[in-house]
Amino acid sequence: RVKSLPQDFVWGGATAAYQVEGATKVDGKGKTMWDDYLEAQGRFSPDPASDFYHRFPEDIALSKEYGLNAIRVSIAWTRIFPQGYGKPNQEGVAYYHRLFKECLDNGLEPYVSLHHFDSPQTLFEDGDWLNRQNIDYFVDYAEFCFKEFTEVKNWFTINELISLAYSQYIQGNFPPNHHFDVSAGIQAQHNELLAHARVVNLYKKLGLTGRIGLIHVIQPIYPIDDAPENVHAAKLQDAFMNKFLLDGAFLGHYSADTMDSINEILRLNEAHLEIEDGDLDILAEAATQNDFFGMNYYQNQFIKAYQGESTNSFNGTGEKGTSSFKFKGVGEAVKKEGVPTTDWDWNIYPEGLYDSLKRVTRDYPNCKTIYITENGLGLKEEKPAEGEILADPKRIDYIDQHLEAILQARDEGVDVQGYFVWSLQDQFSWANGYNKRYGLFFVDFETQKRYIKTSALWFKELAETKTER
Ligand code: BGP
Repeated sequence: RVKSLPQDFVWGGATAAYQVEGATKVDGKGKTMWDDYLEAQGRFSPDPASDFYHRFPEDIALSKEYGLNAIRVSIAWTRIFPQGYGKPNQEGVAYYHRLFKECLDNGLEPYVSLHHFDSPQTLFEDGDWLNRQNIDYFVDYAEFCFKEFTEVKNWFTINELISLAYSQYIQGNFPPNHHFDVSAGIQAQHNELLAHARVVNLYKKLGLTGRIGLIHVIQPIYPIDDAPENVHAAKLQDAFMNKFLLDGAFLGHYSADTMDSINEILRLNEAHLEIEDGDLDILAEAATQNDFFGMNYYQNQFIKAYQGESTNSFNGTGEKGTSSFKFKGVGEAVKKEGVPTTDWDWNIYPEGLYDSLKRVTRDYPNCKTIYITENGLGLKEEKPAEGEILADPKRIDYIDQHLEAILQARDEGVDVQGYFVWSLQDQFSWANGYNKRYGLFFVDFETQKRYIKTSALWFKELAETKTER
């Protein structure tokens, strides 16, 4: 059926600094935790990515032409503070002023994250989020940005706290590549929440007039069937992936139910979590002060109980069926018949988005306005012939199904105010490189030429069908 978008719906495309900018060695930029790591790994380089550092005017012009009214970008911490702290690098500061001006001049509202997976190398070496001193540096960096970039009215502290913690310490596909270091995996989540909360509290104390929130990716967890052990496995995995962070951000504490699950996981894995005096006061102060919530959604997980040793393999190549995940005492990820998967083994399950929107609204009254800050489909795609448009019907179908889920939840009272497709243009993907494309616009990474995909045309058409929904 033909859809229409609500009036004033935010309709945007998403990017992240390290995935689009390239130019990792210019204008005084410091290294992130990825630079040396990727070089040593030798699989792919973050340069030139989509060369957004130089070509942002072109991408912004395309965004405007194809009906977008917003864009998600992140600030690269190491463009502002090359070491993570110290003296600001004026060239980096000037770049973001130019970028935000270009957005605003073209009718695109910038939604800006302070941290999108790109910790400064120096701080990473000192323990990244596991080192509480780095939280202080993050707060200083945030304060600098708030005072400097007054043209920005919509801020997110950290993108996908779980993905960082999980990919670094559980799944092992982000540096430092630890597998099932459960203590680090949970401690990083808590420390990131603390960093988020301190920045929100600071923002409000400064009396700034914009809005601030955080971004969680929600991966709803379903038991593969009704067997009690599988239902329990799903509950544990949900606590680790979703509920701990939702509680921390929107209740301001971890509920007894959540801690039961977390403690069970910790016990079974001989792991521990340290919460210092005063931490929960900080979370509690922030919990009522988030102006909005950015929800990223790609996929759900089906879980069955698993008692063996933890083991996993990550599909970073797009070779279907090569991923596995088994978490001792928690559960094992399994596929469900009838649920399609991508070449990277991600379930395509729009019901999960609907369920997540309903859940967050039901269980977390402090979670007010929601934006879908990422959603999209990664595909292998070939460059179209000159003058041709790349047909990506699978992506259109994916977005259409998920938009349907969003509009349904909205009709039932969930306050969703916008949607950002991941991604605006094709980009560099952290653990997958360049063959997993998500963009509305195809990028030939060699020539940096942009090509239109049919999803961009579809996006534009929807932008023009706003109703009083
Ligand atoms: C999210 C991240 C993005 C982006 C996206 C797609 O977790 O916020 O940075 O990369 O997922 O993931 P991937 O690139 O691994 O396919």
